[in-house]
Amino acid sequence: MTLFPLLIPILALSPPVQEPDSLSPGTTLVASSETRATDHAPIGVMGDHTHRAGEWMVSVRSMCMSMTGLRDGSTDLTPNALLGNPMMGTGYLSVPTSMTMDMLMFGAMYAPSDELTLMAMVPYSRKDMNLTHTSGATFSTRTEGLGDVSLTALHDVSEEVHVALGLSIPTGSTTERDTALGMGGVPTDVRLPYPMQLGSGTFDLRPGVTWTRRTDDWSFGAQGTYVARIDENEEGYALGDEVHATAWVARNLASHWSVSARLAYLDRGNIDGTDETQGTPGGMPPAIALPNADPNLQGARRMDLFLGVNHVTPDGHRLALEVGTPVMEHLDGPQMSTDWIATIGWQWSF
Ligand SMILES: [Cu+2]
Repeated sequence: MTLFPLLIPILALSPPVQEPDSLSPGTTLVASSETRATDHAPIGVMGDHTHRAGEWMVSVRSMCMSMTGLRDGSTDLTPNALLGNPMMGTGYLSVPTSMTMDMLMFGAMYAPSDELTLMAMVPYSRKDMNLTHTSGATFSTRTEGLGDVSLTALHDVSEEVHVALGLSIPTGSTTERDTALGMGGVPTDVRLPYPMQLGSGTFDLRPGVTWTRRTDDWSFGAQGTYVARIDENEEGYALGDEVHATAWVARNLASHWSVSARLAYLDRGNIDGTDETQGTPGGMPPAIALPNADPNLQGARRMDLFLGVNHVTPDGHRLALEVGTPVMEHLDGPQMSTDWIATIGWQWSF
């Protein structure tokens, strides 16, 4: 569906494949004189490659996302236009004004055979949200902890294509709490709204397909991934399914440096169901009080443009940075609007 507009220009522009020489299925990323920075996708892409039998890879990524202001559809809104008295139906009790999400992602890959690569990812997140209360007071909430661990199997189907099947395990909390300003501005300990929780609470299936092509100086790639929520969580809801589609191009600068450009598309659905504590004392605030506590104000379509740089060393280390910003953002809002996203990472193959 939405994948094709991204894939077509890249497929049409990509040059013919060069002599296969050393670049066989599961092109090795372990130390060799052939190591090129363009052998890696931009650092924001997960599971872009497979490994040869017996190879290991460990990685750490630091990912930051900054959001400011509110948007409905493609229109920016001011907090004052949204605040009021929810009991009178004149607006929200509080609205978010900015949010940052910082995630440390620890990864490991191992290939038991040339055809099969296994990957595990362990995220640790911190989320900070600043809000404005209808009284004019401001406050902030924070969560920090383990996110959802994922296990993925990657299988080469041809020299340029591999498929993946991931399972996300609900190790991240969906019951995080903090102090918010309630009715009359009274500080109240509440369950935080959906975007502040650390996990989905559900087992999720993540099927995906990745295409890559390498030449001496260039590399190209595209990846599509679907996130399917299985059943609903113990709190009584399931986050919306997600479609991720991305395509990139990278160019070698010198033997161990490359630069990349990437487009990434996200289509995220609304939440099915409702947190069962919503509207109860000490529970998640009701949707009429806080827009990001509304299960029907979570959907998003966004296209981000990223620029990145990769550096590889002859002994199998890679350092990379990628920074992006939305070029299109359509939200089922009012919802927080994304400013920028950055990923810095280190990988080591052995
Ligand atoms: Cu790897």
